[in-house]
Amino acid sequence: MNQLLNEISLALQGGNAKGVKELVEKAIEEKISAQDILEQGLLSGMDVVATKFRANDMFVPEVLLSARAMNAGSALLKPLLAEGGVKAAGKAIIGTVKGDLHDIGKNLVTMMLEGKGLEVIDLGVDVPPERFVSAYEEEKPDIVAISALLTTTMGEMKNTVEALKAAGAKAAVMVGGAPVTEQFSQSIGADYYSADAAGAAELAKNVILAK
Ligand code: B1M
Repeated sequence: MNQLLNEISLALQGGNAKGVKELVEKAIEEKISAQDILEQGLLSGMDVVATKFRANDMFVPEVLLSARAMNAGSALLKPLLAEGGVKAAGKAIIGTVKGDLHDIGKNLVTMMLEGKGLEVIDLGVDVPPERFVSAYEEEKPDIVAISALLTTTMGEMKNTVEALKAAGAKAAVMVGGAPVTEQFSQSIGADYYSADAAGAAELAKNVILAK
């Protein structure tokens, strides 16, 4: 692996947001692609954090620092991930479900959607179904994107889809997050599922262009 990308990964694992920011800036200056910085630097570091967290080798405060470093690094990549080509002029609202504070994946999906030309209204984390519904009614988006990272909060995804349907929402509902599967997505009546942020953005673009 490229030495600089390895350093980014290590700084992220160490929760060093300032270091991650400086190293990502350096990698951009060295013309390493945003995709490589994201995947081989930031996400590869996050993978190690995830493994250590699961094995109780890292704990919540340290993981939070790594998450902050991840968000600091990925913010710098945002303008670079906005690719050229056909842009979809549409609107999405996005949020992580009630009871769930994980936002890194949601933030990546947001960045990628914006990269495809969509206006994205980010409702943040711990978003109850009724907030998704009120945001739908205020914004009338083409897409409602819902993220969940815990098996214990997947039920809120179901509640949110049901609340949107009960409110007569016409938007395409897209779901994702580590524990979510295509099968689960179908079982709760969501319209689309994507396993990753790039796939979510591609799906959203196609939904809007097909309208
Ligand atoms: Co949490 N946590 N966490 N955590 N945490 C997991 C999810 C866990 C798998 C770790 C483990 O292995 N034990 C586990 C869940 C187990 C389960 O439910 N089966 C877990 C747990 C248990 C917890 C706590 C309960 C721990 C505790 O307090 N004892 C607690 C819960 C807090 C809460 O939410 N109420 C907790 C807390 C935290 C931190 C706050 C410390 C921190 C979050 C910080 C933050 O997000 N700002 C954190 C982190 C960082 C993780 C891990 C290590 C990494 C998650 C991550 O950001 N990955 C995670 C381990 C893991 O996932 N293996 C873990 C990188 C990110 C890019 O991936 O979010 O999956 P991800 O997004 C992907 C795809 O899923 C997809 O696109 C992205 C990639 O392109 N995607 C979508 C996501 N959303 C999408 C939406 C879409 C489409 C695709 O369409 C709308």
